[in-house]
Amino acid sequence: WAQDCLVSNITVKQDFDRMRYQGTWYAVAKKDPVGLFLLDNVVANFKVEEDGTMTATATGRVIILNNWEMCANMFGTFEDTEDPARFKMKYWGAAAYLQTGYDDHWIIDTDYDNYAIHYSCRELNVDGTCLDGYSFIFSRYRDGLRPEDQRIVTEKKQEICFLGKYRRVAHTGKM
Ligand code: ODT
Repeated sequence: WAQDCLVSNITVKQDFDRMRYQGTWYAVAKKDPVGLFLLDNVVANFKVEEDGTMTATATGRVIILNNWEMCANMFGTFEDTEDPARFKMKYWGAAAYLQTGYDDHWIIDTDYDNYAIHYSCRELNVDGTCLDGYSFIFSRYRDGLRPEDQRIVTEKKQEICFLGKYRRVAHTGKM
């Protein structure tokens, strides 16, 4: 079995259930994109609105412009696609100098109660592999993943061809 790392071959969570995904997720690890934005203390809160649209807020320490670090409140709305685990995320900040964007937002895997693996490729290489992307590993718990979830997460990191590219996301509680 040779891994081709084609973004189009990446599999996502089957029958993703946005209702069960709601609530708080703590980022425990992150693979950064070019132009790193969210640094640490990243907490996301997902919600399903009355019309069924998934939305989220995120707080975290960010890096803006000339290496200024600050705490930011971010907002996102998720546009549906034919696949329930693949969204397009439109995001913006509470303040105008924060980053805005429109990214793929894929839920690679989750058990809803403990772990989640998010993936976004922003730019493809001509051969269909990912040139610039980012990924978050989320936990329902601030202090990290349970040992039994580590194996699954490591496997998934490999499947999305980001194994070895993650850093820990600290939660210092100083926000
Ligand atoms: O940090 C980077 O370098 C990449 C840019 C991340 C965009 C953050 C936008 C957050 C908008 C609010 C939505 C929260 C949901 C987050 C879930 C996963 C990661 C985007």
